[in-house]
Amino acid sequence: MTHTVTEHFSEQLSLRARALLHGLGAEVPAPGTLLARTPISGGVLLPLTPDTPADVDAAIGRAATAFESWRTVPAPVRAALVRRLAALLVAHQDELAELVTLEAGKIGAEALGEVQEMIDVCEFAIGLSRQLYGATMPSERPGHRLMETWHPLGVVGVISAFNFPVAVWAWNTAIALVCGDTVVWKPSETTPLTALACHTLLRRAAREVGADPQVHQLVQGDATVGEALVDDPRVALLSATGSVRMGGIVAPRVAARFGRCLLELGGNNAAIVAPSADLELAVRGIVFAAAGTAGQRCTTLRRLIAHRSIADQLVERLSAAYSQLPVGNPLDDGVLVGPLVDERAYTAMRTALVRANDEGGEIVCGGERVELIGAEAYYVRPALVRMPAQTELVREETFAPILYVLTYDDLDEAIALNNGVTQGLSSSIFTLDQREAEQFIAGSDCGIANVNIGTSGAEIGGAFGGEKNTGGGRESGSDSWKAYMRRATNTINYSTELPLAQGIHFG
Ligand code: UN1
Repeated sequence: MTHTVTEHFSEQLSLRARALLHGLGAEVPAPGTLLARTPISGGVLLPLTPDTPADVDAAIGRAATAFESWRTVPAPVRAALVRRLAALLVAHQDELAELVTLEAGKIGAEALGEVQEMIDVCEFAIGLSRQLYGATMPSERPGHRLMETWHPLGVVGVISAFNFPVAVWAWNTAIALVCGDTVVWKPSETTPLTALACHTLLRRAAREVGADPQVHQLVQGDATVGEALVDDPRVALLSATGSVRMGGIVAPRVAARFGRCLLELGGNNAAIVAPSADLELAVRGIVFAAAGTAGQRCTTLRRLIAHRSIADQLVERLSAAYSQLPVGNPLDDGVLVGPLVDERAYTAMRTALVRANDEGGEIVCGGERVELIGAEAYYVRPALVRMPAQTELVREETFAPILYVLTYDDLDEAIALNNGVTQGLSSSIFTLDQREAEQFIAGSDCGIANVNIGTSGAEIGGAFGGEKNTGGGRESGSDSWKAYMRRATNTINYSTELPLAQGIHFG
C-alpha cells in the first residue's frame, strides 16, 4: 500500500473505532496527548486526554468512599452487578471483540475468546458470591468456637497489560466486586479504548441494578498514573500485570507501605515433547501456543524441549505448519497471526534473532517482516530457531513469536531445562506415558503445568499465575479470591468461664 492508501485505511479504522465506542455507549473523550493506536496499520484511532496524578488521587478517593457502603452490601446482592455486566458483555461481545482487534491486533477468534473469558469469570464470580467460605476449627477450650471470617479488603488497584486488555481486568474486577472491594483500573496506555468501553459497560450495569457506579474508576495514562496507584496507601491491593522489570519496581514500593501486591509478570514457558508423544497433537498444540496472538501472551510457548529421538521429525513438521500460517490483517477471515504491537516489539524480535545466530542458533524458518499495511505496522512470520543449548538469550523473555528448540536425552534433564529460567509461569509436556506426566507435574516449578496441551489458553476456573520472577500471584479461579479479602480469626466464648489458651492460669 502507498502512504496515502495506508492513511486512508487508518482513517477508516479510526471511524470504525468511534462507531464501536458509540455502539457500546461510551462517550468519545476530549482529544489530548494519549494516542490510542491500532497495530493493524500503526495509525492513530483516537487521541485522548490522559489523567493527571491529581485525577488519580480523586479517583482513589471516590473508590474509597464507595467502598464504605459497598462493603456492607451482602455478597450475593453485590453479584447482581456482575450478573448485569455479564449480560451486557454477552449482548456486546462482537463489538467489544472488534475493538480488541483494532487496539491489540488480535485475530477475531482470539478477541471473541478474550471477551468470552470475561463472561466466564463473571459467571464464576456470581457463584463465588455465595461461597466466600471461612473455616471453623475445633477450639481447645470448652464452650468456645474458633473460626475464620472473610471481609472486604478495600480499594483494589488494577494495572493491566496490552496483550489481554480486557480479560485480565475482568479476572480482577469481577472477583474484587463480589468480594466487596472497589476498583481503580489503570489499563495499558496502548489500549485505552477497550478500557473505556469496559468501564462504560460496568458503570451502566451499576446504574441498571441500582449499585453505586463509583465502585469502579478508570484512570488512563502513562507510568506516572500507575505510580500514583502504587504509592497511595488507600489502595489496599495492587494487582499488576506486566514485565518483570515493572514488577521489580512496583513490589518494593507497595511493600514499603505494607500494601498487598498480586503480580502476574513475565513468562518463559517451555513444552517438553517426549518420545511417546502424539506428534500430530503436539504440533497443533505447539503452533497455537507459540504463534497464536503473534507470540504476545505471557503464556506463549517460547522454549520447546524435544527428545533427541523425535526432535528432527518434530522440527520438520513444525516448519511445515509454520510455513502455512496466514499472517496478516486480523480483521480478515482466515488470518491466524496478526501484527506485533509496535516497532519496539519488532526491534526486540530482530535483536533476539541476531543474537540467536551469534550464539550458534539456526533459524529454521520465519523471523522476517511482512510489510503488509504500510511502514508503521509490524507483521512478522513466526520464527522457529534451533539452539545448541539454553543460552542467556533463551533464558530471556522476548515478547514476540520466537520458538527456541532444544533437545534432551532424559526426562530429569528436560525438567531441569524447563526450570532453568528465572520465570515460572507456564509449562507443559506432551507424552502418553503416565509416569513421565506425573514426574513432570511434580517436577515443573511453574504455576501452570499441563499435559498434552500447550502452555497458553488456560480456563478461568483454575488459579492463574506463576512462581519465581513471575511474581507469585494467583488470579481468576479456584481460591484466588482470598487475595481480594482480609481474613479475621474469631474466637467466640459461649461459656460462663474464661479459660485461657495453652492452659495458662492467670491470677
Ligand atoms: C496473559 O497473557 O497475560 O492462559 C494472560 C492464557 C489466557 C490468559 C493469558 N487465558 O493464555
